[in-house]
Amino acid sequence: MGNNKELYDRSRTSNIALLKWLDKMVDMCQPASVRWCDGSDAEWNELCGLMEQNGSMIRLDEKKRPNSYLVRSDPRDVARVESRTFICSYGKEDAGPTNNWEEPRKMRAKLKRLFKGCMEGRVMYLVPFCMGPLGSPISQYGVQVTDSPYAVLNMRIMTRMGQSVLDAMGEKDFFIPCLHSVGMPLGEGMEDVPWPCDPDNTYIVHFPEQRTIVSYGSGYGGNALLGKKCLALRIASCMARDNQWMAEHMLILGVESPDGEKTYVAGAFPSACGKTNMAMLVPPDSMEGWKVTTVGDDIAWLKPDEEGGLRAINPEAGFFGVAPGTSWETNPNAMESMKENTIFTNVALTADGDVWWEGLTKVAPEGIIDWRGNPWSPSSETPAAHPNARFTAPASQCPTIDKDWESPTGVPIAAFVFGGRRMSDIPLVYQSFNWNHGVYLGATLASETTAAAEGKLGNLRRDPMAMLPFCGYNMGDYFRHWIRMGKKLENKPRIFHVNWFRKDEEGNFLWPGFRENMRVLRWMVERTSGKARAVEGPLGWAPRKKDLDWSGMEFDEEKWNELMSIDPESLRMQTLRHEELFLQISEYLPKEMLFERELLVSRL
Ligand code: TSX
Ligand code: MN
Repeated sequence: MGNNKELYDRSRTSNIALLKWLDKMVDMCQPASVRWCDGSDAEWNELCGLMEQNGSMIRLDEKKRPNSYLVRSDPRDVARVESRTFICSYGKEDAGPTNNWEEPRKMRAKLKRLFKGCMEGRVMYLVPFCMGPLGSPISQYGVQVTDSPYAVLNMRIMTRMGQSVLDAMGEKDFFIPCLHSVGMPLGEGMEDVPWPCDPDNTYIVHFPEQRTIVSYGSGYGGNALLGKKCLALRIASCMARDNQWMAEHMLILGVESPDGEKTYVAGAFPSACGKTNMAMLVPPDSMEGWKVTTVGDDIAWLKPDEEGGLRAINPEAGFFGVAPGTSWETNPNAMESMKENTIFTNVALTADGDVWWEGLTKVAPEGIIDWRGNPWSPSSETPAAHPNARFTAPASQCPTIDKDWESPTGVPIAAFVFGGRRMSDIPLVYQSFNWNHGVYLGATLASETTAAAEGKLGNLRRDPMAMLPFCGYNMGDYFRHWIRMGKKLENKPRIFHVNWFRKDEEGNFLWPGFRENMRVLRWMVERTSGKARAVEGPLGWAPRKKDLDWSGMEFDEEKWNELMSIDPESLRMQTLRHEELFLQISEYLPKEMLFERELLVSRL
């Protein structure tokens, strides 16, 4: 104590609040050393070298996968932990019934005990970062303090990170303090492990009023890369509510028509709906002249503009995508994005120093080492890659990256798309009658669970706007905020619901999905400009078969009718049965949502 100020260079920033906070963090965590991260190539090389040396990272074959690495996490630290994620607002009501809550003072005391001396024997990295393009009025600064070099390297891909951020950040600029530790101090003579963590004491904590984040015990994904889910969604959603903008769990894509007209769409999909695939959609060859560009695959920050419309930025600079299921068939643009400069986590290693995962190729190559580091063959009982294995790749490497993806003013959003995995009852696509009805579609968004861990297969899980685990405040107030934004906007995005996953009686998918989704996307885009036709139904406006572009594709009229069919009786029962989620938050639900439900029931 007292000499902490000599542990790091205080001349790197003129931001007094930052220096004051850093002094406190150094004092509390007691690291062996402190290191500013500048975001340079030299720093990347040095940290990768260090991690390689202590067995935390494997360098992949330089020819097959240049400047890329494989990391294997502790098997107990493989995903976000919602049960240990807390919103510590002053009032429990402000967090709402769908978030874990603890009294801020109690939580602070708990965290103080955990963080006291937690970086003993380790390096404390100081990571200045910016969510959104540097210099954009929509962007936000953060500074992450962490003892995980893995987090540093991932933050370098996922955010704008380093000295350039400190330089842009001025004396008094606001930033979000993000404290992170893997929770494994190295006492005298203690040996390190390849993936330090403390799974029994993991906490991911948000203080929405203070706009601060504290994460302990996990080095994985959203638990450790604090700019992503913690800042860009949970904290940002609170900032957005307070300042009348929107922080949404949405992809952003651009659609270019043959005559060069550009339309941007933002889409919310619960997990396992192929959101990254949609963000990087490749139109069918037969739809000549139609192009899709990618702005982002996960998060959108949207602000009202002068013309009463919404403009969106992608606050991230990279993709942190699920690897299993990603292939040259399902998503060639993701495959191109991860050709080099990529970190792979919990995928399998091939004999020739490359990566593999389930779904990458039909036949697995021989001599695979699985994500736990053990020899693996197709006859093995466990998967080669962990189902939540990830790639971290720079967005700039995506062939379809939009020319304006880093525009400081963002891109104008013409449509919101909500999509769920629904095997029965819900048609391929329909459009809401109006804004509030669209908010109802988002609020009742649901998806069938795929993984056994998520509960019984085929169970419907409600995930309003795909924000249930990511909204930093009361979900009822979040719906209210959506309704309020609609009143504020003169030029509102149109709202759609899609379902790529409807099945027939034999259990076959009715819709081929993937590239063919472009036909649905074209219809939605042309609805926003009044070019496409639709008919009114109980769920909303829907296309007839002749309203879609079928160039180069055969599709039975009969199959189309089945794909778009509605069984009013069955849907009415489902709606009346009153969704569990709506019950859970019923006391906070805006009256508009109840109106919409009544209207729907009466239409059915
Ligand atoms: O990502 C998907 N999309 C969106 C693509 C832009 N997936 C994969 C989801 C798992 C994460 C899909 N799966 C899609 C889809 O549109 N549709 C389906 C279902 C499906 C799977 C296989 C076939 C068809 C549909 N195969 C054949 O028709 C041969
Ligand atoms: Mn996501």
